[in-house]
Amino acid sequence: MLQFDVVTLFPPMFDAITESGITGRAREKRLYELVLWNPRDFATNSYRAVDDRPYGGGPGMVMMAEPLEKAVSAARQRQISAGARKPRMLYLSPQGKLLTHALVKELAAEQGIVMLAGRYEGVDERLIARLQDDGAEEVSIGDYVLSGGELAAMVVMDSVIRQLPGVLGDAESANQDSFVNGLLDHPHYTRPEVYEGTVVPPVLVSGNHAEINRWRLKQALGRTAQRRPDLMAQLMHKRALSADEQKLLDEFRKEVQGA
Ligand code: 4FV
Repeated sequence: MLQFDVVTLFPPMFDAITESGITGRAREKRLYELVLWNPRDFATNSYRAVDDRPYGGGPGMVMMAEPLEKAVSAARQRQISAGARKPRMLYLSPQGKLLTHALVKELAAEQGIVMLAGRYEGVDERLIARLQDDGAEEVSIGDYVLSGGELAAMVVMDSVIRQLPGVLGDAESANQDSFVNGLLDHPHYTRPEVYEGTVVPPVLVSGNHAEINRWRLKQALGRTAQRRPDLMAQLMHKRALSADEQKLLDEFRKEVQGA
């Protein structure tokens, strides 16, 4: 069972993960565990303060190192006693490496993941340096600023939990997600067959599964080339497109031009 421990000033936010949907059911099925740690419970000063004014001045507040370090060590200790020999330690921040599908797959193979969700302007850099000396990684979910690391921690959890065996209904669906083969997903349709005058692509109601899979691959290749040339470049850096894939991409481009 994958162990998650998160240090956060707002534990109730994680109900969004544990109380609903696929991730809620996965917790009920004990496919992962989540323990939340509030640094305020580790604050030693009389005000139980966990933040203070920034040295050098400037707006906002900075999270103090000590309460956080104590919370992180308690989380790590719990993970080790729960059997996660070498818990992975992540600090969520815009300064981190970008979360990708490859990193998600890696994290899903871990026994334990400890995450630090910051608030205010950020965390005292000396704590980040100490955690990194201990092997911690800084991870970002994207180039924008959140009001806290909690949503980022939940993005990591949701994307990782989906990869765990037994979480998704038919095992297939995680393997058909976007980015699994480095491509964007193909379009999806459901009833009614005609909506506002637009008909579902006929191939999808043909029952010809070889043709359906061919159409879906063509759409995934075409949409990736059209919308995310960076992803297509990444893919082609890893491997050349097969002759059939190139043919499908050319077909897609002709259809788009013709459209
Ligand atoms: C963030 C991100 C992020 C920065 C200051 C929390 C905020 C505040 N975390 N990916 N983008 N964090 O914006 O992970 O404390």
